[in-house]
Amino acid sequence: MHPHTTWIVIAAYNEETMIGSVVASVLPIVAHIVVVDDHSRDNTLVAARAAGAHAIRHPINLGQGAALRTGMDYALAHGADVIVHFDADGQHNSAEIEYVVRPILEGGADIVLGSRFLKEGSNVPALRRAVLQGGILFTWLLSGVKLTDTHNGFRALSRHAAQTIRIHQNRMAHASEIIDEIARHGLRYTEVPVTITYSDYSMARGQSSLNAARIAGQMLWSKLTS
Ligand SMILES: Nc1nc2c(ncn2[C@@H]2O[C@H](COP(=O)(O)OP(=O)(O)OP(=O)(O)O)[C@@H](O)[C@H]2O)c(=O)[nH]1
Ligand SMILES: [Mg+2]
Repeated sequence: MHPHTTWIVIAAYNEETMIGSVVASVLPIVAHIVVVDDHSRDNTLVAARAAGAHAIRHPINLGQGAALRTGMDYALAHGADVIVHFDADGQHNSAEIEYVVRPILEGGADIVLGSRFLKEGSNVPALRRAVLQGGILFTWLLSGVKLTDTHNGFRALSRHAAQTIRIHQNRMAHASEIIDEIARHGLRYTEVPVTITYSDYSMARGQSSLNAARIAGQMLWSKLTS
């Protein structure tokens, strides 16, 4: 078996205070990291580079989906066999990268989705939990894919999956779109338990529940009218 090249793709927006420690936590585990600075208003780009990541910047703010697409293109162009999506806000644990990547290296899956609900230890706030449960039900009804966590940004893709999945949703709806794409292309997927840590920092910057409801409404509308 030839040696695999894993790339970590981190979409980051205004994360200058956190991105350095996130990159530092990943580097000893995976040497290839690309941070896509989505036209932050702060020094995310400089901080990511100083910590040892490749760092590229969008000329305008496009959203996390678009930044992941940019990062995946970059990683594929650099010969990635496996791509891991990892958050910039400190909510993911780099020690779990090996578990997310393993099913791909073993040839059992094209895409591995992290699930915070398969594992004790994620301190998910009650409202966030309720919104996420809604997302799970919504995805099952609309995509026919039954998962335990549909909006988890910690996932791994084989090169084949990264080349196959098309992300058109620039912003947060990309998470649902990836699941649609799994179903459409018949990709082999599996879930693995991961810990998502909620901190004051992550909660202050994270998604509002209102935004989640808005995205769900838009998706339902586009399904009904397509
Ligand atoms: N490229 C890009 N990344 C973003 C943008 N908004 C957020 N992100 C990044 O996407 C990741 C996840 O964003 P969050 O807003 O924390 O979303 P989340 O983790 O799904 O939701 P929470 O549970 O509320 O934290 C972080 O690494 C952010 O830096 C954006 O406009 N562009
Ligand atoms: Mg977050």
